[in-house]
Amino acid sequence: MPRTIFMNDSLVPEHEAKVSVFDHGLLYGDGVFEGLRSYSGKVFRLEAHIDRLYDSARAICLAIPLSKQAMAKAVNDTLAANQLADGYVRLVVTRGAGGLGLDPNKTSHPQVIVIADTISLYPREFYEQGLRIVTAATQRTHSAALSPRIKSLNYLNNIMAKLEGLQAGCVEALMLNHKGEVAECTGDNVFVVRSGRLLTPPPDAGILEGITRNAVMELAGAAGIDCREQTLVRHDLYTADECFLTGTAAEVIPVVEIDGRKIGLGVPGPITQRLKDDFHALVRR
Ligand code: PXG
Repeated sequence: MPRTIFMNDSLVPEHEAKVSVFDHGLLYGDGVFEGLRSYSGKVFRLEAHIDRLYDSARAICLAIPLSKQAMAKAVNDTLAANQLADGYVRLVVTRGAGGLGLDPNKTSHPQVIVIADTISLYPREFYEQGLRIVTAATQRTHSAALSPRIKSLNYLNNIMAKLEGLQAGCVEALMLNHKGEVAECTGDNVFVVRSGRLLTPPPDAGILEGITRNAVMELAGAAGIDCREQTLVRHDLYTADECFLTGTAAEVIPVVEIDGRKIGLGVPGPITQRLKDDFHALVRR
């Protein structure tokens, strides 16, 4: 079924939603995006996603030509127009069309695009049995080069690592920062459980501060599970009792093997299971 897309200021049929070949989003990856989920007609943490989008835009000096309120309305309107109660929303803001040169000052009219679609989760068996992942040789972009906190249209760093994972027969890959510390996966944050305590790399490890990550940290607090941001290296992951990933698309997904090492007993652990269940309960609340 053709989708209805929100484009700049109105809802249009998919075939009318087009950007210029001179758009700097296309030419240079100059723009920002967000991925959101809606559950039973309600967008999970809409405000947090919109705040992050506007922060990403501010960091690259991109003025979004829409108020946050209007953006929130566009998200809800696009879901409604596509009759999606449980769906996935992609928000994209490009720099707009300009000349064949980098100069963002020579562009005009940033393009605001809202796409709503169904979500393709990982296969059920991955949630039940857990993922195998590998460490990518591609390092996470140094935050002094391009802050990983900016969700920009420039995702090649993550895509290069994702390719490495796929070539190794895995659907996700672990990324380290320039110091060799654990950063995150290509589209998910990472957590481990050690002696009953939940650990995840801090924002200054060079990660995107995931909205699912933050929700899981809150859920851990509510469940009385001690949760800390801590610098982690691969050894900490290899020797962990449990490991899982969090992200808007994946939600909470167990990891049972990293670089050929079984994590814990090689099956999803009890704290992972608890937080996965609590997350499902939270999004459906
Ligand atoms: N790290 C990175 C690098 C991400 O891109 C996350 C962590 C998790 O953040 P949230 O806020 O979603 O919990 C992301 C988000 C995709 C896709 O198509 C991936 C993300 C967003 C949108 C789409 O795989 N990852």
